[in-house]
Amino acid sequence: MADLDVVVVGAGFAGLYAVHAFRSAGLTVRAFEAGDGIGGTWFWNSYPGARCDVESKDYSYSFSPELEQEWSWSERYPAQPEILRYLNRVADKFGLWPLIQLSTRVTGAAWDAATSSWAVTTDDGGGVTARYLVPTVGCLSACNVPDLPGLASFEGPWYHTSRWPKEGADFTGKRVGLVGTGSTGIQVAPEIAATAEHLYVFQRTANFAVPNRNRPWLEEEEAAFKEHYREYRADARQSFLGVPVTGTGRPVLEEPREDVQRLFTQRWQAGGGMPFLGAYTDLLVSQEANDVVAEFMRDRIREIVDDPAVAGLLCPRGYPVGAKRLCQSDDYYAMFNRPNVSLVDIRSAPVESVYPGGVKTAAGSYDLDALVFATGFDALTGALFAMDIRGASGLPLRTAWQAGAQAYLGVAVAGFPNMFTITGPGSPAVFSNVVLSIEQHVEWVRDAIVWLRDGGHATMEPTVAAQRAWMEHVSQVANATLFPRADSWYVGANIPGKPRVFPWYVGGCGPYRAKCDEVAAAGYQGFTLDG
Ligand code: NA7
Repeated sequence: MADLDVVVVGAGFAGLYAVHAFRSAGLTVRAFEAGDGIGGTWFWNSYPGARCDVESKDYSYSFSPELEQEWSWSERYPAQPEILRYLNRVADKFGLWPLIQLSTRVTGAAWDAATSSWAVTTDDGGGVTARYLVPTVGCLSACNVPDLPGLASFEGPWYHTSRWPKEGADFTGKRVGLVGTGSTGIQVAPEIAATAEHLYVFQRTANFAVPNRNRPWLEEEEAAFKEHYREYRADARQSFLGVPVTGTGRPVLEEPREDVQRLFTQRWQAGGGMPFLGAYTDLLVSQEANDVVAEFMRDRIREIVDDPAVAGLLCPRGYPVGAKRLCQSDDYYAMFNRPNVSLVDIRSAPVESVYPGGVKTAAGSYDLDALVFATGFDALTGALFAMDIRGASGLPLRTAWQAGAQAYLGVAVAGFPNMFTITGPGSPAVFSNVVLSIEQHVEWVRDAIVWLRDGGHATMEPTVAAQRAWMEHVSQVANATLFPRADSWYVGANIPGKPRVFPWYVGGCGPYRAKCDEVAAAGYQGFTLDG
């Protein structure tokens, strides 16, 4: 008999809701969390400027109408400290603390066919057995620090944004080098520039960024909004991205150019990435259509940045808008007009090494007092592989996913009985408002486990055929879009040696939810029960 019904790994948005949902269904559950606080990605990414790129009214749990009504967000886009306060409030309100073991990293999980349970080991030397394993480790948690020759010799402090020191970092009067210009680099750069003597931004690839137009959330807006929260959430669940976005419903290529210019200008002024890319039906499926929005954005960069040479370098080229995560910032481009900020092009002159006092590129040396890496994550698989998960016959997950991560409906993996991945490969995950996607997965898994329990079944595992067919569908849908056409973490291109696979379901949250429900209603079609 296993110690527990479910072991949950991680206590971010997914882990917290999993613990709550499973316990509410009468299951015994414990979560292990490596951090000494809850919050997952919002615990670790405490760098200055960290902010969610989904609006706070959307990026919040929908499972409790009472919580929705009680909690007040202060800004349109929530900053990291506020999200962390929200998650702590959730843990308090729903009494989750006794079910979460902090400062404990899961080091291994092995399936034992004889007892139909998972043996889970932790870095405190402990262990526990559970009938079900639910990793809720997040898609972006294993950080990627570039292997630069000489980094160990650097005399100043260096930081990765997702392992920011809790006591903060003081750059006052310092010469700082920032490597990485993705969503994170673009958020942290203006914060560093505000106090540093000089900021050198080392850019390998220019990124598209739209304004946030972040602002305080007005009381009357909030009240009006909360009145219709239920209907809004219902729409969100059926929407493409998990956030209702209103587009024209027409292709950009068939619109008069003045109308296009007017609409993009309105959306640029209103702020936000999703309304921008959702404005027309063809922006993410036709390169020619995408070029229209790309050129509009390059025009804005040239308008904002004073020095034409710097503006030229900041203009992204060579990949479609949206094929790398569209960044959001109100002040990134304008920051390059400051006299204490320099853009260093490491595409044409790559970084060669780090020396005790700075960074050397193929074009020259930059003396630095501190270095910041905003170089992203080994997405989706990094944190799961770090755990040494072994399925039936001892098969390591790392081996099962050698050619790329795959899962049936993104939620279960062939060869790994009674393991459920939350926002796993083959689900909308990062291509959606991930909080709603998390809720959907957790509820689906909870219902499956209850169904197994009530039916007296010991195990459940997808068939290889069902998994393959689903992942083929995932690829077909993706290949009909422009999403896989950039070298980014979306396809694993940022990690040397990682297979290039686009594992995200981009067919829309609504249709995806319907498919998952259909599979459950048909008695968990595509799954094998009891071996
Ligand atoms: P990203 O989006 O992966 O961005 C990482 C950045 O770091 C990007 O500009 C990379 O350039 C750069 N990078 C990575 N490795 C190197 C090396 N070795 N040398 C130079 N530059 C490098 O990570 P973020 O943290 O910004 O965002 C991740 C997600 O978190 C984001 O999409 C949101 O969903 C939240 P590259 O483009 O690879 O040339």
